[in-house]
Order: sequence, then C-alpha cells, then structure tokens
Amino acid sequence: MRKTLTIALSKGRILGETLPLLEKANIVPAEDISKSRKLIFDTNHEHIKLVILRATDVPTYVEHGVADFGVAGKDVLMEAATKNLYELLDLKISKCRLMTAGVVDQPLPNRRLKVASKFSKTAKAYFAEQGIQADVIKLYGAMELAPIMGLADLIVDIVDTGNTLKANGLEARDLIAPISTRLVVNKAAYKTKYSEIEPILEMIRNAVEDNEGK
Ligand code: PRT
Ligand code: MG
Repeated sequence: MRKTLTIALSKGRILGETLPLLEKANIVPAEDISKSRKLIFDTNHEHIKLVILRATDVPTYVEHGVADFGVAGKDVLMEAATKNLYELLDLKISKCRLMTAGVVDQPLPNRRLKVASKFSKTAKAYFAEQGIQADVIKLYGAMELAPIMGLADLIVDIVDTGNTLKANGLEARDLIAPISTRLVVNKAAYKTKYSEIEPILEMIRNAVEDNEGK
C-alpha cells in the first residue's frame, strides 16, 4: 500500500503560482481551490492530498509531521527557523527581496537603532551579524507606516518593484536575502516515505526546470 502524502500550500499570492507548477508536475486538485471554502483537497493521485494554510503556519504543520511537504516563502522559513525539515527544492516562484528600508535621504541616528518588522527574529539576527545595535519592534502589517510615524528608524520588509516603499516616502537600503518559494519536507517523513516522496520530488523538479526554460 502506498502511504498518503500531504502537501501544505501557502494561500495568498504564492498559491497562484504554486498551482500551475503542481499541474505541470501532474498534481491537480480534484476541485477548483479558488471556488471552494474547503481547506483539504483530494488530487488526481489517490495518495496525495493538498491542504491550504496561512503561509506562516506551513512550517509548523511540516515540522509536526502532519503535512509531509510544505510550500512556503524563504522569508517565512527563515523567520520560523524550524529544525525538523529539509529544504529540498527552490521552486523559483514569487521571487522578491528581504531588505532594510528607511525614509528617503534620512540618515540613521547616532544611537541604538529602532527597527520595525514582521520578520523580527530575522531582523534581530541580521543586525547582530552586522554588529549594529538595534531594538526590534514586532509588527503584523503595514510596516511602511513605522518610519513615517517615528516608531522606527528602519523597517525590514519584502520588496519587489519598490513601488510600495516609494509611495510611502521610503527607500530600500540593504539586501538581507533574495527570496523565493521553497519546497520543504519533514525530516522523518523523508526517510519513512522515501519511495512515495522521491517520484513526486522528481516531477516537481522537472516542472521547475520547465518553468525556468520558458
Ligand atoms: O497578508 P498576510 O499577512 O496573510 O500574508 P502576506 O501578505 O505575507 O501573504 P501574501 O499572500 O502576500 O504572500 C506572501 C509571500 O509572497 C511572502 O512570504 C513572499 O515569500 C512572497 N512575496 C513575493 C511577497 C511579495 N513578492 C511582495 N511583493 N510578499 C509580499 N509582498 C508585499 C510586501 O510585503 C510589500 O507590501 O508587496 C509589497 C512590496 O511590493 P512592491 O512591488 O511594491 O515592492
Ligand atoms: Mg498580504
């Protein structure tokens, strides 16, 4: 009997690029995910199921082994700092950059910096690594507001075109990490379900290469 494999997908912008990639890998949900309120989906493979999660919850489900695979942004994986999973594949979708940003032309003050971010652990680690003294304030959204309101000197946020920063009088400063979406697997599952995991991994790897070739 083939063991069941559960793939946890991040909803939101990543999902829109993940589903076509999975389709190329011949993994197709049994019904239209965008038209359903369900969170668990059967696929064209009897032993493969998809679950749709809040992006930040994907590493948690994979870490606990209730999902075997996970699809999540490198930013989310860095911030979760989960030990119990392997990053198997760069899916090369939803690419962006994790950067510091500040008010246009405003120099940094000569004191301990105030940094606001949703990525508070990553931000702390980055400034520590740079040898820069910084207090990090955790936010859950609208990071762009923090420097304007004087809550922080810098923010750490995702940048793509830079339009969001620009619209708020901010500019990107330093690159912390290039970001793309990754396929992760639970470490224990990778051993115990290897014969189920390996062919799927191969199909997804080929789909990524196919995408890249375009
Ligand atoms: O909304 P919620 O808090 O639930 O989560 P979310 O907004 O983080 O999720 P979602 O659906 O937006 O997807 C986030 C994931 O997509 C991230 O984890 C990244 O890996 C990836 N990604 C790729 C991005 C972007 N590009 C992106 N541009 N995530 C966010 N943005 C946002 C950014 O936060 C900023 O507000 O877009 C804005 C910047 O874009 P530009 O083009 O104006 O620079
Ligand atoms: Mg969002």
